[in-house]
Amino acid sequence: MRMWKTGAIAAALLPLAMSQAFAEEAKTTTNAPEAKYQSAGSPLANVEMYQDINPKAPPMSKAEFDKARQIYFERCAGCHGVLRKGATGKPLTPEKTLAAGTDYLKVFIKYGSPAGMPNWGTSGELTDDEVDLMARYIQQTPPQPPEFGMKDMKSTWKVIVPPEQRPTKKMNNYNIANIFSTTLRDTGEVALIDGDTKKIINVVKTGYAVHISRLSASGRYLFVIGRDAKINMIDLWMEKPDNVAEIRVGLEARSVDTSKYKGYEDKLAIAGSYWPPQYVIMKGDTLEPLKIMATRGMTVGEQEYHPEPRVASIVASHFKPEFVVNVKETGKTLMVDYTDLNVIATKEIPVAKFLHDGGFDSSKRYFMVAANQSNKIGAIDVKDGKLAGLIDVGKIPHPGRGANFIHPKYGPVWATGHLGDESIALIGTDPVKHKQYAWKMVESIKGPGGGALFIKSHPKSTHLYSDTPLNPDPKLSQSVAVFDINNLAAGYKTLPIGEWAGLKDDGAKRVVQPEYNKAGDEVWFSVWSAKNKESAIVVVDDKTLQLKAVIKDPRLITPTGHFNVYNTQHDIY
Ligand code: DHE
Repeated sequence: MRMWKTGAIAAALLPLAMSQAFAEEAKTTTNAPEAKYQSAGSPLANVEMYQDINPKAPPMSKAEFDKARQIYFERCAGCHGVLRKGATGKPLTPEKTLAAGTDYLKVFIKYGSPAGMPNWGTSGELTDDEVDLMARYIQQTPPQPPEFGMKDMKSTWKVIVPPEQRPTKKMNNYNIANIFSTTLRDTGEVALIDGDTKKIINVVKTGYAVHISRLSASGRYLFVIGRDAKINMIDLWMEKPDNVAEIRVGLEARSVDTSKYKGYEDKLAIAGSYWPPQYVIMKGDTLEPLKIMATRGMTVGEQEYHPEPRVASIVASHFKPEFVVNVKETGKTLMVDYTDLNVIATKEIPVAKFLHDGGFDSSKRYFMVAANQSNKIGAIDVKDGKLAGLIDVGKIPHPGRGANFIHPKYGPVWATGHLGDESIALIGTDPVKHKQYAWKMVESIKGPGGGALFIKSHPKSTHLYSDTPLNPDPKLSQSVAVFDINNLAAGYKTLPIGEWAGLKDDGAKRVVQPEYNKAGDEVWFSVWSAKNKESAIVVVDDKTLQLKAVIKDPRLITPTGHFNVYNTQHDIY
């Protein structure tokens, strides 16, 4: 595991000649778990890019440039941006890096910074030669990956089973509503698991470093997106559910959803990409790309142009024929009306930078989106198309889709945990009967530690679960905290999920993403170890908080997120 440096040591090692201005700029706003989370490899690492020679930058051969470019996209682009103009980390554009100089940059890359830049050299992840290479690389003109338009999308689009050849009724005996789609991150697959029998139905090939699953409004089709922007559409009515269509919508992506408004059920799908910065609307039964919309534009607040605003979470409104598209770097939520794709009407709601994940409140009228590096949650009123509230929470909120429950005092609340601190923020979401609490952080409860990613509850449960998979302490990353929502003051109980998994080797055993079954009486957790180590899924009885089942199978490699069909289809969390 990577080590994080303390400020004093790093500062002492910086050469005197370093540029003070750059030092200020280089203080990234990321903290340790956040930097670790964001520095996952990007599929852009393997994309050929043009090397522009800047005579002021230290010389680099083509081979050196290509190697450095690959390292940059594997380690650095997640925080500093594809074009190095800055994202959650600071800009690394040539005017800044040339002024800083190779020696300073080398120290910075090797030892990291107190504010969250990882110590790539002393942690052993980069050799001294690689540190030198990267210090020279970031002084070059940033290469730009290619665009990805309609022609590119169409060339990757495959209808494996055309709609007319698909079943006209359900052809299997599975209780489809209780199937779980589990992300097998490093094999680029999802495992479809029967929630009733806990048996694997099928392991379906998907995109690279597969990310999330979403359901069509009817619950028949499952959509899966990989980090390489490949979407797979799986028909759950088939005798053995499998892929019926696929497409690539860009070079890198994270989000997918489908139209949910009355009259548009199963009609359209939408996916947002990180690169190029755009989203595409597709036919809901074949994935045929219909309309591509760019997200490049001005940022919220200072209103400066941003060349690569990534598309983060997307949801479908239940109140209007609209998709809710959250754009990370510009900090804006777009309400995209899909009734007429020729004359597309888009309403832009300024929220705050950097929008990431989020979920609906229990009425599904308000979308609660984390502006993670601004330490805020935006409450988007999807009925009236406006910002209902912008709430200050803890450090780097990360809700997944968050958790809804009725608080004994504050009424309906939505909760988020945080990457940057141990708090769990509860926000009032009922502006009618509990007006005084609406869009306020009514309570901040204490969880076990930072590095939290996902939190979950269920309308039939009296529990609230919060994971901490990115906490550096294995005791926390391998367990989960559970609160009694009727007695939050009592604090949390710890469930040793990693231990319960009984794995044969000593993997990371990170416990990630609580997810309820359809009935809301059991909760599933992934126990996520490296690709070459055993992983598992642990199922907990929600009433007794006792171990109910452990699902193990050699095919369950690097399980992370899991998505119950019924709960995902109906936005229940
Ligand atoms: Fe995710 C949701 C982006 C790393 C597991 N992740 C999301 C969403 C975004 C996002 C924008 C919201 C999608 C939506 O609702 O439409 N994730 C990113 C990143 O940019 C980041 C930080 C770094 C990266 O390189 O991808 C990242 N994510 C991870 C992981 O490392 C996780 C823990 C393991 C994995 O499988 O990759 C991970 N992200 C998830 C999961 C969700 C998610 C399980 C869905 C949560 C939900 O409840 O809906």
